[in-house]
Amino acid sequence: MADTTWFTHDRFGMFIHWGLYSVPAGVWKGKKIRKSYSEWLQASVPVPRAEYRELAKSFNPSRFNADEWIRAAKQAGMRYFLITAKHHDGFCLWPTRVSDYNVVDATPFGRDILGELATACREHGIKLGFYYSHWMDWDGTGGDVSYQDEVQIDDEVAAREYTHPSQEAFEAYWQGKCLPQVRELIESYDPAFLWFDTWGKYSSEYMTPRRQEEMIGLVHSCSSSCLVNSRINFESPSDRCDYLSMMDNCYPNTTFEKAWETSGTLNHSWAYHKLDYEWKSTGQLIKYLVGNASLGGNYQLNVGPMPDGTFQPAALRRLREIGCWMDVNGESIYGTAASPVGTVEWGRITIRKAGEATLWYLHLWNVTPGTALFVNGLVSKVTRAIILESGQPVRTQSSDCGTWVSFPKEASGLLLPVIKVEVDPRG
Ligand code: JFZ
Repeated sequence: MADTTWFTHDRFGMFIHWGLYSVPAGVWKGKKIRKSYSEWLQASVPVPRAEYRELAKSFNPSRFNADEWIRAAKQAGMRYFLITAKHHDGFCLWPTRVSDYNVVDATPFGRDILGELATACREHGIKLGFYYSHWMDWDGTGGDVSYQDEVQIDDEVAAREYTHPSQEAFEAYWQGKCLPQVRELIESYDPAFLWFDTWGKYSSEYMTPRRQEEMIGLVHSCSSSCLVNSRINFESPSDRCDYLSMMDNCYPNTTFEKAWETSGTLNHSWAYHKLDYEWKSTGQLIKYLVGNASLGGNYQLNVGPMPDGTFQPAALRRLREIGCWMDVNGESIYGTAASPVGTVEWGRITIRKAGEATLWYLHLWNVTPGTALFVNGLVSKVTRAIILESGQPVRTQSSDCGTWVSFPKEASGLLLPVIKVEVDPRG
């Protein structure tokens, strides 16, 4: 297993879903596709393979600027960056030697997107990760297609294309495309982590213990530091996975032995969807980040860039607002540990050791200004308590089983305020 210290410390990262599906963006021949995830277009319509491949000719994100993306992530307080090197459709965002179905060989854009992002990440001190769809590959290479049980396929060509591969065909894909591409990604771009994705009733048929071991073995033979997530087989992951990935948008209410994360969306779709208008509020997004941190977990917030290579204004606005909150409250997130007393009804708690002292960060979600909250279990002597955003000192009073902390009424205008409490271990 590789060292997850940086991952746990950094807590917050950006996830990007971007590819050919970003061009039609959830609408095919004038109709909204069945699935709310626009990256599922090919299997959701379904679109015959040859027709889907044509999309490569219109992938030309002339406004793509890797530096701008990484800056946006950094300004939002994110410390790592994860992008779909290859999603289920099988199309690759780098000039892979294994297949010409990639951004350099098949599109008018012709630039190595992963290469440019890797350079920008290095310059800005942001860790880089790749999503690689290792189980599903809809390009007819032998990867699984998974979806045909759920849909009525009327198109004759598509009906032939969307069937589960034989074990033989899958093995040919595994040896001929999947493993060589993962090796190529590590050797070319030296990612800090990989994010694999399998789930559901067919996952264990293909993502057997033998194949999981083969993949993890390969990753760790190319890089001793590259982390692997548990969705290599969500249903029964190898013990050698480095960190756990929750299901999409699932925020657990327990802690785990291993490092863990939730990946979540800004609206519904992962990739850009032109008819997806249901944006989560900034406050809600910050709560997901804080909630996970209070249980020792990470948060990977997804953006689906548009086909021109830019982020939607609604996404940018939320990233900037989260960044403003992180600018003043970030110390309650980075490098903190889980709440020693679990979750509380008035909010969430993170803690940090600071020499002899312990810092408790109280995240006030449901406290009326002008009242006080009770921190059950905080029994050591409090030496200092302030509101992080304003620096305003607040009064505390200890009792047998905990501490009362007042929340002054002047603080009513703050968004998700944090009170930092310094605790003397000798007290
Ligand atoms: C998977 C992908 O299919 C999706 O496109 C996206 O990349 C997301 C991050 O991961 O999504 C899932 C995973 C699991 C289920 C459904 C979609 N599931 O268990 O129903």
